[in-house]
Amino acid sequence: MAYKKIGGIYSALLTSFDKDGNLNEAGIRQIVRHNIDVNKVDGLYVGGSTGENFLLSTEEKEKIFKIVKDEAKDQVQLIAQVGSLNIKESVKLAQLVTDLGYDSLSAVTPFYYKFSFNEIKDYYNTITAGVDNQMVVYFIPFLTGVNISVDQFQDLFENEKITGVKFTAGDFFLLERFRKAFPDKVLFAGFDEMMLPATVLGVDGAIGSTFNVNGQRARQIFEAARAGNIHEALEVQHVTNDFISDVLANGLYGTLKICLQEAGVDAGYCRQPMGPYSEEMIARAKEIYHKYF
Ligand code: MN9
Repeated sequence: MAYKKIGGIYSALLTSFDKDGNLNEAGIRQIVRHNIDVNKVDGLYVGGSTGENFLLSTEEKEKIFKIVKDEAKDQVQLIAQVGSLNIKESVKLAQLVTDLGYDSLSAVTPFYYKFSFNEIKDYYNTITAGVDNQMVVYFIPFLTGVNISVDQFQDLFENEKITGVKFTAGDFFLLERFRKAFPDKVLFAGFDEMMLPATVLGVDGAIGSTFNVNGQRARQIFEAARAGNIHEALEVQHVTNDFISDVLANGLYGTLKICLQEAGVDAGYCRQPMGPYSEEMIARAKEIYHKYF
C-alpha cells in the first residue's frame, strides 16, 4: 500500500459560525482561501480540536468536509479528523472523506472513558478497515488523558494503513524515541509554541491552530530549523511565542478568529459552550493582531 506522502505546514482549520452558532459557509471558504493564498500552507487539518469538531453534529461535519474540499480542490493536502466516541459516525465519515479525495484520515484517541490499549487499537482498526486511505493517529494526552508508549505505537503500526502521528504533547523524550524507532512514519508536531525543538528532533511537519494567522512565521521556523539555522529559527520562535502567549491569555480560538477578521476574513464566532466575545476581548484581540502583523 503506497499512500501519498504527506508533511509540511498544516493549519488546523478554524470553523466560522454565525452569532447563533450556525455554520457560516462563506466564512469557512474564506478561512480556507486565506490559509492557501496568504499563509501558503502545505495542507489543512480539518475537523480537529481547533475546528470545534467535538461540538458538531454528523451532518455538520460532513458539510464542512465537503465545503473545504470544494474550496481547496487539489491546491493543498487535506487531512480529515474523523475520530469520535460514536464509532459508527467515524466509519461513515472515513468513507465520505476518502470518496471526496482527502489525502489522509486522522482520528483522536477515544477519550472520556478509560479505554484499554486493546480497545484503542480496535478503534483504529475498525475505522480504517473498510476504506482505502491512510490514518494519522491524533495523540493529544493533555485533553484526552490517553498516553501511548513507543511499544504500543509499534503495536498500532501492525495496521499498515496507520502511517503517522500528530504529536500534540510536550514530551520530547517520547518524541525523540518515536523518531528513532519509526523513521518512516510521518510525524507532525502539534504544539506551535514548541515547533523549533520538535523540528530539531526531526518531525516531518507541524499542524497548528495559530498558523491560521501566523502561518508565514511557522514556515520560517520550520525551514530555518531544518536547514540548521537554529539562531534564526529561535528569533522567529520568540516572536511567535510572544504572539501565542498573548492569544492564549485572551482565549485561543476566539482571538484567532478576531485576528482573522482584522485580516479581512469572516471567521465569525465560536459555538457554545465556547463563550461569546466581550467588548474587552475583541479590543484586546485587535490590539494583538496589529502588534504582530
Ligand atoms: O492541534 C493545537 N491544539 C489545540 C494543535 O488547539 C488543542 C495547537 O495548535 C495549539 O492550539 C497551539 C496553542 O497552544 O499550539
